[in-house]
Amino acid sequence: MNKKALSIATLAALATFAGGPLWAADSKMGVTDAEVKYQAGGSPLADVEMYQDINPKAPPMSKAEFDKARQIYFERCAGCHGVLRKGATGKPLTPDITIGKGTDYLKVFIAYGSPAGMPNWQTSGELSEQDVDLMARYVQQTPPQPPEYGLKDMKATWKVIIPPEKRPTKKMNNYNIANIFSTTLRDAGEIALIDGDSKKIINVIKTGYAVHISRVSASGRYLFVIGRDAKINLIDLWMEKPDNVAEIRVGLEARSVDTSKYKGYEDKYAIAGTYWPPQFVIMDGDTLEPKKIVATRGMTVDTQDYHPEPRVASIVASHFKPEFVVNVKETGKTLMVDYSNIDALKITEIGSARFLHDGGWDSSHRYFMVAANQSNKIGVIDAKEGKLAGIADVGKIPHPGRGANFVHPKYGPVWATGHLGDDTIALVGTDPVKHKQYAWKMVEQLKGQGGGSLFLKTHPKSNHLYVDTPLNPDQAVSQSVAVYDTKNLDKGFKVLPIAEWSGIKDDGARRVVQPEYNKAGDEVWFSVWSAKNKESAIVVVDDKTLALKAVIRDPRLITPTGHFNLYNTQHDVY
Ligand code: DHE
Repeated sequence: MNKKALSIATLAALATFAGGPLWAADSKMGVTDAEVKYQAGGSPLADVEMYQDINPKAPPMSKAEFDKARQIYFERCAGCHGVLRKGATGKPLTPDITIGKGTDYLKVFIAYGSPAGMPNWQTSGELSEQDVDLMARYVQQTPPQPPEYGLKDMKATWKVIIPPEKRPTKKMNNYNIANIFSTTLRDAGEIALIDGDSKKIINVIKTGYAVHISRVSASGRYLFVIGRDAKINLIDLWMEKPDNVAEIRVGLEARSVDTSKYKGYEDKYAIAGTYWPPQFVIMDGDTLEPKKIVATRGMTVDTQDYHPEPRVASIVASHFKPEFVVNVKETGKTLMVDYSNIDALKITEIGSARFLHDGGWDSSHRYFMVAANQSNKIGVIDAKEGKLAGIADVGKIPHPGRGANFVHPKYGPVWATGHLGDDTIALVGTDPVKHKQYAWKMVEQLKGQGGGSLFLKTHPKSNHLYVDTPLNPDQAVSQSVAVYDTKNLDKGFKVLPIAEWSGIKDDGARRVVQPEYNKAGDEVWFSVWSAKNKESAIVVVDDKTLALKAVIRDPRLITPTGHFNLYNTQHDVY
């Protein structure tokens, strides 16, 4: 087939071939550009040796070709299509499907992309014609399987740098710990601890690869940080200069970590979920010693088919019971993991919708609101009763981070989410007692600056709601933030030019990401996120006046993305 001669009409015909495009999550939905950009981050599995068998029906490949294609697959494709190519945002690419399509057909899709969201890897210049041919043959091979990772592997990486008995018995520094921020320095594999009062960097601490989130223990003493390579760092905030006291690798790829918060179990356990292998592990809270590993492989919530790689997405600790709330992406199930006896673990499985990703508590901390991003829904988990309280239909590809809670003048308490796939902000009613008719329903849709939103935030002491849009293709939108007055939502939003306020003049992307309040709830921090060879910054806004309050510029602030105020993270204030 002569690819260069392909017309749009031919592509469109191909795109609707045999039951829908190969690359869309669902033929009804498609995938936005923002979503593809977001999901297509590299996986640490690119360098891992994997078991591979020969499929005689697939086109032949040499070992060198296979290894190169595997590398490309894990760097660019696995985020959407899955490690075992069973599909997530992108469609399944298993040989039973791909061999029937054939090499030429596959090459067209990889080269030109599809209107449903598959990037045009060749015409965009990201892959050469030879690489496209390689990938078309690769996806017809049996997917190679990365190794499993059990207790012995975890223990081999586990280091207690300072044992609990050698740690301080009281706070040894003068920092106002509650107002420290832990800032992710994504591409440096580090976090910066920043004093929220003085805005000075306290310490820059080495963590895992492409470090992802920070969480704080129930007492507020320990900080847990997880990298995409599944490395967890435990940082003791009582030390003269807070630093690592223990570390472990709990798998080959991960995103989430949390710690036990129920009365009587404060700081006792930590939990981490992995993307690969699909499992979670419960550890000792002060040493990270791995205690109990549980696989998440199993049946999907809707079609009840077996899924071999259900990744663990968000995890939170319940305030109502000694339970972790573990959200499993591909099966669309939330597991309420009772840690009161980890030798006789009780797990309540609550089905909602696929694919579960991020989420946060409502203002009462009883209901966990979790985004089922490819279903355009928010599942509501009742942590007190251990059941599904409801499912709200929202906009396209909800992405709340932890969401934002405030009292709506008409609908009472609401929780808000922005979206990757459209320009709306959905408000979901969260009061099933005094505002029963609105509970677990989308009661209002605000219009925002545009799609490509990742995080939004408010604070119990503030009347403002900030919504970022870092993945919007329009720079004016990705470099600024929209702010609403929650008492006057009908007035629309103001735009704050955060990237401009940073004072950085170079040509970096300067994406403005993740609003985060200080402890007092009177200022809001934003990352101005550029590539690692460009300058980035943190911009602080006065919440009352919406004026610029401070800019933190420092050569050590390499690719800042998320930042976590320790008090707000410890107490789930958002
Ligand atoms: Fe995240 C939270 C997964 C890309 C910044 N991210 C989460 C959570 C999951 C997740 C499952 C919820 C954790 C929890 O609450 O326990 N993130 C993923 C991905 O799979 C994805 C899409 C692709 C990838 O390659 O990792 C991805 N995430 C990103 C980014 O590109 C971001 C914007 C920048 C970065 O630092 O990597 C990013 N994710 C964040 C942040 C949070 C997060 C800041 C925590 C939000 C919060 O308020 O708690």
